[in-house]
Amino acid sequence: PQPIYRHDYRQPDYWIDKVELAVDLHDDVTIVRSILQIRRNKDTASEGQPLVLNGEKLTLKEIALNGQPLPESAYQVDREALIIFSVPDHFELSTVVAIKPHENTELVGLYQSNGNYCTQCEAESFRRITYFLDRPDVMATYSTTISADKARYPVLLSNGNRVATGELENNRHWVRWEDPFRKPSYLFALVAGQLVCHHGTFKTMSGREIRLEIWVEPQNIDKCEHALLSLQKAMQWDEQTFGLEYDLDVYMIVAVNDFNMGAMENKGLNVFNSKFVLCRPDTATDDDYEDIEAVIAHEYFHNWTGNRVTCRDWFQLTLKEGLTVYRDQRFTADMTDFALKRIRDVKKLRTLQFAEDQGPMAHPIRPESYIEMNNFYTITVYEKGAEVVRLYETLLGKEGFAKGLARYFEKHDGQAVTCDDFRVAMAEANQIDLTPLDRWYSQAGTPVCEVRGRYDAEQMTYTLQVTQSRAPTPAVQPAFMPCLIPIRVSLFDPKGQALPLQLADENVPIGEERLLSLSETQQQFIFVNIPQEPVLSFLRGFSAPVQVKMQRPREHLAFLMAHDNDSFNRWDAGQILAQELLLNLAQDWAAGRELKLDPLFIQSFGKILTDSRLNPSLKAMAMMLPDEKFLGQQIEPIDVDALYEARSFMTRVLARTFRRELLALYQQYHSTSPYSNSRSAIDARRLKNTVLRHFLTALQDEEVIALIGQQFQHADNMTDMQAALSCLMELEIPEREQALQQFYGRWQHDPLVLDKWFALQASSSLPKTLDRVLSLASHPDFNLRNPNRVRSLIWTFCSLNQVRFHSADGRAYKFLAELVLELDRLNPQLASRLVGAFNQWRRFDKLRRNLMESQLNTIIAQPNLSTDVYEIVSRSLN
Ligand code: B3K
Ligand code: ZN
Repeated sequence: PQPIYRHDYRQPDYWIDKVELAVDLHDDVTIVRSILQIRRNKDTASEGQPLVLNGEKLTLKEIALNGQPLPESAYQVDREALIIFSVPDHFELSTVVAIKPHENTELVGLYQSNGNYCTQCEAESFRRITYFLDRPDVMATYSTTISADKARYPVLLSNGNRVATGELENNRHWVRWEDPFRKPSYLFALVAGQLVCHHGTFKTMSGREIRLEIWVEPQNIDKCEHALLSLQKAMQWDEQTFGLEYDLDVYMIVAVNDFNMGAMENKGLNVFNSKFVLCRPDTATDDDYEDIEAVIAHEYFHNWTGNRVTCRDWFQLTLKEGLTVYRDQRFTADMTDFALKRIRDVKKLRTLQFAEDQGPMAHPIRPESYIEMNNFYTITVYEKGAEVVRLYETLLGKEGFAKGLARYFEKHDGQAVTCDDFRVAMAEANQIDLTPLDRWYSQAGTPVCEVRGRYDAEQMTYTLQVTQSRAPTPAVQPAFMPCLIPIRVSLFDPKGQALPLQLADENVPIGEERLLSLSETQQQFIFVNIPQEPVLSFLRGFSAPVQVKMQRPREHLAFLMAHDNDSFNRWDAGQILAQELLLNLAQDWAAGRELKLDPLFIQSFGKILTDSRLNPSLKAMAMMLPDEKFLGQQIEPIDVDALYEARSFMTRVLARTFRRELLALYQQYHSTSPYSNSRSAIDARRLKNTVLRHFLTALQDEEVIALIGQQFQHADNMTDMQAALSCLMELEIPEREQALQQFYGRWQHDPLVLDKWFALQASSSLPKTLDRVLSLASHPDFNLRNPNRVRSLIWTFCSLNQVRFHSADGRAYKFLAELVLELDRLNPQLASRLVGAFNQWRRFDKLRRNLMESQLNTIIAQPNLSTDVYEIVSRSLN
């Protein structure tokens, strides 16, 4: 397979202005008639240039140009294209193709889920529905007529407004939809099935009433209210924050069980993984509720950032995804808690995106090349992309950012544009040069800032020396060029007071927090009139997506844990301290030395436990020790056993030392009143369950086991029930299997809850987990065709359960490789995600490295490998 390069972009030779589709759904075959209004692009194509339309897995039945059937000599069809050798400047092209949605296991194009039809066209799957110029810069208006059996497919949906309906012979009916907005083909959607609707309305700021419809299978109708509320909140937030109003009369969301990703922002007709729609207190956790609100908002926000203004080509994906993730992050922060949201986002970025940067898939947020575009819907494009958008906010302020965004829409509404266009609009609106941000788009890898602070008592100055370089990446990258890195800093005196900050060239102090701009490889910042040696709080709020390296006494970290007035940095100080100790403990364990925990840490941890001013969710966050996967990234080779033992040791010491306080916290926050989803109830559940799951369970004593059992038996909500069950997963006691059986018996008919049952077992750190996973893979409820089920068992185990997946006998590696190959024949997109669990293979010890490499070699040697899996594995082996 050949890569495609960003620099090879050129406009298409033809434009398509109008699309009329007629889709006839039948059991054995689906017939798609399309009429396209096409015109030559005078800027690129000379007269008579052939027309090359994309098309895959289509059977061409008829073809006519301006109403005249084309002779076979006038065109050519191959696996990927339809070529018409000679066409006029303006013309109408009609085609009829046959497709087989019921045989589609890849879940792209038109496919079936639970007997209903749905589509997924992003990035390049509209071409599996009809012949088309399937690229985002070709924007057209669509009219779609769907016909199907009336009893089995009473509901027929597509983008835009329903304009006509009618009856046909043989108990069939039809519905016509028209979408007045020009859109790229990847935003096309069609749904047909037995669905019911939970609806509501929203009155926009200009007074229009929008109908909101959540479409689900009948048994799920009582699980839609939260999704509807989330949509209403998102619509209101976007009006208030950015003045952005919805543009059609109806907004539809359809929940389907079989979906490769989270959701899809098709114009006016979002198709969602049911996981991000359906919830009820007894079936979904607080985190599920929060995820649903965030994904609903994310897809809604795409209507402006993605749909009204879209991407010129797929290399620009972060233009819509980075920006929309940034917007959903801000939304969630406003709906919940700013610091909490920031901590969660940064945790995810550091654990997953920094790892991607250090592995074979390292790429800039705007990639330079790809073989399979679907492989580039990555944490780098999304989450690092969002951090880069946040840099604009940091530099311009919230108002300047909003001004820039308004300018972006003013200039580009209705267009397909680039990341450069976004940066230019931001710069113009704020009359500032933002070209220095360009390197964030073009360079792969994580910048590393090395920091040294020096206090001069005589001069009363504090000098900050900062350098930037790039963390090593295995993939070959051009030389690193320094980036513009905005760094927020504060200095504290020994009492915990933030000091007024005056730089050497300033006359007076300006505030207690400063934004420094690091743009050179090395820079120094001198603060004057500093009366005594201060404690530095660096990169506050994580003001740029960089790694920080700094030598500092543990006492400074403990001090910041107690005193920093930036909630993010207060949390971070605790994490850095814990990380340092855990890595030392892991070394001690590996060397057979006795393990001892630094009393300074025990003391600081105790302060957090008993700090009554701390919001309980933040307290829970602060108590959590860095996870094994994150710790693994800090050392080479990754010693999974040592990290596991070190972390278990630290947990046990803390749990024993603070047994009384922890039990008291548990009791304090364990509510006896019925479930509520108020913020305070959610906070309470978070703290209580963190205490139980991550500390008390380690004690394995009778009192704790009794608490877990009671919580499991009496929980009136899934948050508490799942938490209790996850505690049991760590315990080798009879109650464990009883609870699993009970849970299965109660929930076997609810696929989303059953996913939890699989995931919980796969996440257990007990040694027998691998065998359990192997046997669950042949459980009657395990199903390779359902991505949620595959992810819940396989991804949970292979990616999240570091110590058990990397068991030294290599059995888990073999299991994954075999599964990837089997899955690749059904669903390459999903297979290629899973095989990514091997991406870090070079960072492990020789034994594991060899075992993983040999599995990767087995995979790549397979004939007929999908381009998806091929690209990931070949990059990994290179
Ligand atoms: N835009 C979709 C993702 C499409 C993935 C295609 N493989 C969902 C989202 O980011 O909102
Ligand atoms: Zn998105």
